[in-house]
Amino acid sequence: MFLDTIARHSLDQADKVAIDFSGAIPVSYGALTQTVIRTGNYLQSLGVKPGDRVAVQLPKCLPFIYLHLAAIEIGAIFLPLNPAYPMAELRYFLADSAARCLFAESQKQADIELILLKLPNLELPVFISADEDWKSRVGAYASDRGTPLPSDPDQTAMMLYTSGTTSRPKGALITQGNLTANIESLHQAWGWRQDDRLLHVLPLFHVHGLVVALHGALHAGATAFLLPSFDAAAALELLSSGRFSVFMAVPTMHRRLFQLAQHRPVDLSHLRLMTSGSDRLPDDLFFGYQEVFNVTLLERYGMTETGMNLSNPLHGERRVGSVGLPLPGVSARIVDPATETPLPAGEIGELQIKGAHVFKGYWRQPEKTAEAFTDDGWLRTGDLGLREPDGYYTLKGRAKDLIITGGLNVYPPEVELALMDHPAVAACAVIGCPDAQWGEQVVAAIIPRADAAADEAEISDFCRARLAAYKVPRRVVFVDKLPANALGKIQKSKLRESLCD
Ligand code: MLC
Repeated sequence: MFLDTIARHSLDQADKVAIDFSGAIPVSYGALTQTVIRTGNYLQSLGVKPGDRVAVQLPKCLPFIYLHLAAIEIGAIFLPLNPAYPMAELRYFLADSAARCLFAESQKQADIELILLKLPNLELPVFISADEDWKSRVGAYASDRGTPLPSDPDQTAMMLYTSGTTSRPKGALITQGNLTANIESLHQAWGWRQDDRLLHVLPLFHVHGLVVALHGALHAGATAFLLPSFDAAAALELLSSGRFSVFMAVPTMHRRLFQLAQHRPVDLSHLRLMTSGSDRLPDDLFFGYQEVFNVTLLERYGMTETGMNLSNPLHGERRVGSVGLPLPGVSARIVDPATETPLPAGEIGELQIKGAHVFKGYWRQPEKTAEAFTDDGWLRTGDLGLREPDGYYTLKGRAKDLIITGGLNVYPPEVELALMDHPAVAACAVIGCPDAQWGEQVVAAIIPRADAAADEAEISDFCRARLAAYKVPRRVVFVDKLPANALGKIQKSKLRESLCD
């Protein structure tokens, strides 16, 4: 299991800094392992049992990391939740997951206690301060484990919510074996080294920041320096300092760094690996980075259900516009979306993935799990793409109507459902329009009710109370009708043509 590797580093290099969280005392591998075990014993003393969902809605902080590793270590299921979720969304995730335990910030206690009344499974709410001295909370618990749990690759380690194009968000179950397979293949592909120093600017509640970046560094026995949030100026100064060898970000972050340095180039070629993922890397940014930073970004492709699948090579051609080659242990194929028969190189179809890193299914959604896989076990990614004759893959859009903004996924039905609750909305459709900063921006087309009135600001405030800020439409357009096909299904491609510039 990947936690075993961290424990091994705590024996081989106990004093080496594992996590250097900005503003906090650096944490060595020895201290990390001890605190994780103490935290596991603390969780067990609260009553957390194997298989229990431990939800954590905290900002990026050290307690988040301890809880994450400890929950997995004691066989519980770690469930990270975006701190930006308003109460309505939080309540859905806690109810759907039937979480038994929740760690959240003290300042949310009063609001959360109100929703707890309707969450009978949530017996163990714990309110903490993100910057509290964690040692004083768990220091009294033993720093060794009597009988270590046998590691079980099929044991669910994490549950990560992903939204559906036709349903409410679903909890993707990621096993310990999935995490191990992923991290081992990334280590091989990206040549992680013990002397690597990662500058970590990503949120921790997603696969990108948690698995690819943080697990990557810890598995290697390297040092991760974490900033609490992304600040382009601070990140650029740190990257220029020569202290770091690895950096990972989403295109919106790369765009901000590029814009800062556009008129005063900075040589960052001392970094051995700078990756981009979670959204398509625009060509101008790929070339812009080469010009301004003397760096060729390495683009890779993953998803919550799988972790990483494809990557441009560490050595060899990093091809602009391409997500590269299958990672070690990953099988990929392009199939005809209608017949699901494999297509020859150069033809566009659905990308499907197989491998030990692919999740085991959605929480309590057997039919959605069945829909996600073909009969012979390939995961349907919903992404369209083609394979070049030399094996590189290029994505060509999405089969589903997913919007990606700032590297975060927004599913139109979630926003449409919220809009439909507004008394002035008779019908609506939500689309993504291209945006230079964010990749795409959320745009809503609304048919207003004849007898009610609402303006853009009111609709926006209404959504803000129900949805995390990044899902709130940046533009609301009132229309008389929505383009529909003969079956009455709204044609989003037509809407995009008429509403996007
Ligand atoms: C913030 N805002 C967003 C947004 N993030 N709007 C749209 N999309 C987003 N992603 C809103 C804020 O609410 C605010 O609105 C306004 O934009 C400006 O905020 P900001 O302070 O400038 O934004 P910031 O906090 O700096 O956030 C930008 C960001 C963040 C790029 C740092 O979005 C981010 O951390 N993205 C990374 C997401 C990620 O890790 N994805 C990985 C998924 S895993 P207002 O109106 O309130 O002012 C995955 C698998 C894989 O996909 O392959 O990796």
